[in-house]
Amino acid sequence: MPQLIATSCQTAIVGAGITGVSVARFLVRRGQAFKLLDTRENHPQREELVREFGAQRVQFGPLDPQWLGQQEEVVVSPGIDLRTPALQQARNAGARLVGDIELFTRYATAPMIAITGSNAKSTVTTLVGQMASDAGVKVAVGGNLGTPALDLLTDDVELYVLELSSFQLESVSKLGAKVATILNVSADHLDRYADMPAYHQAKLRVYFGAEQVVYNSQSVLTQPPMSVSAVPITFGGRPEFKRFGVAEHNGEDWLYWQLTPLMATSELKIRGRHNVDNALASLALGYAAGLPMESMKETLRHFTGLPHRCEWVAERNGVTFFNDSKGTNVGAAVAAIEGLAPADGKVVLIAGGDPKGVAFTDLRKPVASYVRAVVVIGRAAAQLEETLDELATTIRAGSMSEAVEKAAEVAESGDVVLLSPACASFDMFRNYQDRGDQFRQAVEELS
Ligand code: UMA
Ligand code: ADP
Repeated sequence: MPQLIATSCQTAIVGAGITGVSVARFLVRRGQAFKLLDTRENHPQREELVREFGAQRVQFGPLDPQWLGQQEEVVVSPGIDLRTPALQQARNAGARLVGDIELFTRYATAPMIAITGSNAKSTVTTLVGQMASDAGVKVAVGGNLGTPALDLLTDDVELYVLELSSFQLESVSKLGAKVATILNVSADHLDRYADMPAYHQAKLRVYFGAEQVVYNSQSVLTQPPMSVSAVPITFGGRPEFKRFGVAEHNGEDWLYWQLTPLMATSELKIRGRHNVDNALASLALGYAAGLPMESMKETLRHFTGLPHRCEWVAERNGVTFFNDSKGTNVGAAVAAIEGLAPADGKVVLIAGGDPKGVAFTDLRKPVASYVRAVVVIGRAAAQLEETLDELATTIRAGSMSEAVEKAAEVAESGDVVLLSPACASFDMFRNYQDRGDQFRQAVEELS
């Protein structure tokens, strides 16, 4: 039964996670009335939340659609589907459903670089943030990356660099970024979206109201809709007019801006072909935002990447172990396999977890070309076995330590053991970091 809430207020915040708490703190700072709601009766921070905001302003348990419908604005956390019946009823009754990013756009005065995509968001957001900071710009970096956007708002910020998920973009009306990009699009979150077009539509919202757009020349789905008349710069593929690309120079692959060679790809510390694309995308975004080229190149020479993304872990008996626990969808795992496959060996892949409604068919080609064996874990184990069975040996494991042991047993000298699960982690681990940490520990414990 929905609970009745007697108090009146104008803003309801739904979801008391990282986002909801940041919205509540923001409204406290502005002296605005709100109620923070969470459907979890046994919320792990229940007592802390009551202590911080007061019992009158926090409520746990089922949502009351009637009360929600009487509020002017309902700020919905990104993890909560806007199609939730109580939220739809509230909207039909006249409440405005928004997210934290919509609030952010109302109050942020400095320009914003907005970054979305199925993969590479965190890497590119961090890299562009680092480029701006190295160039002496007072930059604030966050969003889906971890620090919620409203926590970044201060008067002295000169540039915001935000990683935005499709969930966050769904509830924004007109983002109005200085520079916006979709880095790539591949199947993800199909447990939340009806189909790929619905997921793609959410991503396209990043371009609404943008001054400049950056898109991936190799992916039609990253192009802005016709209605967006912003100046485009592209990245990926061969260099061309208004494009950052890769071409040969002095017998080596170099990053280019149009006809100008910038630096050899061998100078990059981040590994794999997908990371060359990430370097190009970051240069394009930085260039569009007015960052100096020489300084951006210097940042690229030092950037070593983020943990859990194609991260080198160890070498044992000629076998190299990589942790790509953040490879949480098929597109990411494909990029990791193709990016890290050794010239003189094969990949032993550890994959599985919660597949988020996505099929593994796109793994078939890279597995057939580069993979010796696949150690399958978690809820997706049977589905992976079925999809990949005749292409490579599949081996089942019940824990990360067993998966690493089995992978090490089948790997030969010169091979790479790669954890790139193509799935979410929550069926077996606390989060992707926990999964990556358990992988690292298991590798360290190998005899
Ligand atoms: N909740 C309800 N009712 C529900 C469902 C959830 O009350 O029906 C409550 C939960 O009890 C919990 C809260 O909502 O207390 C969680 O809200 P949330 O899922 O929106 O998560 P936040 O803690 O606010 O974190 C969110 C992003 N999470 C999601 O989009 C799922 C974080 O991205 C982001 O870093 C953070 O805001 C700051 O912007 C994480 C993520 O997994 C890393 N993102 C997805 C991804 O990268 O694939 C999109
Ligand atoms: P996101 O924040 O979008 O999840 P990350 O930068 O954290 O992106 O990278 C997640 C994973 O995506 C990496 O671990 C890697 O497997 C894969 N990846 C990184 N860059 C690319 C790219 N340019 N194209 C496809 N996959 C990529």
